[in-house]
Amino acid sequence: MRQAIRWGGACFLGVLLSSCGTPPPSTRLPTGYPLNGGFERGFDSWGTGYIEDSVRKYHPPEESLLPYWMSPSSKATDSRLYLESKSPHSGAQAVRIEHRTPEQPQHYGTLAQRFPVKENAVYEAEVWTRVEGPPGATWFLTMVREWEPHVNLPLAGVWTKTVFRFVTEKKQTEAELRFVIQGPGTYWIDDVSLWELTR
Ligand SMILES: [Ca+2]
Repeated sequence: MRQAIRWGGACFLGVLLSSCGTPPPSTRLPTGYPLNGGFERGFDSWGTGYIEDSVRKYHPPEESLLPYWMSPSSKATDSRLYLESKSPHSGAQAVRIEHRTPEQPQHYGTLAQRFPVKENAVYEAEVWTRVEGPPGATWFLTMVREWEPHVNLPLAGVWTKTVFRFVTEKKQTEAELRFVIQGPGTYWIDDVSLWELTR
């Protein structure tokens, strides 16, 4: 309110209606993605991304393992995805991941969803997570195929919000929101949402 008044009386009502002048730089608009971000429809819409495309294209017998994917090392990675109805962050369900393999190169589990984005736009992915388990738990969230940049997710035992900001490139039309689990622990995820920041 104070900020709107500072911009001048003529725009006062217009600012409130977001239709006058330039909106403040951190206006967040919901995008509606990822679909089923609260897992109320189970795993529906999850399991899409470049790794998952590769599984469907080159390893069809393993497609039944999706939406979750474990790294295809010679020694199997012990990591599994479950639907969790006990104490979700909101609604009736969340997802739980049990990862037993000690952290080491090329042993990970991953859950992703691809969705459309605008080019040259600023987005914030927001997720609620919690973790239990032995020391050594480690996981992160990324929005790019190279996994860099990424944000390390908290190891808090209570539901904690993480916000990850990223900027799309020119002519970019799609992005993937990807969780990567690398160390032993029990991990919960709920209420994944994507917001566009407008100027
Ligand atoms: Ca939920």
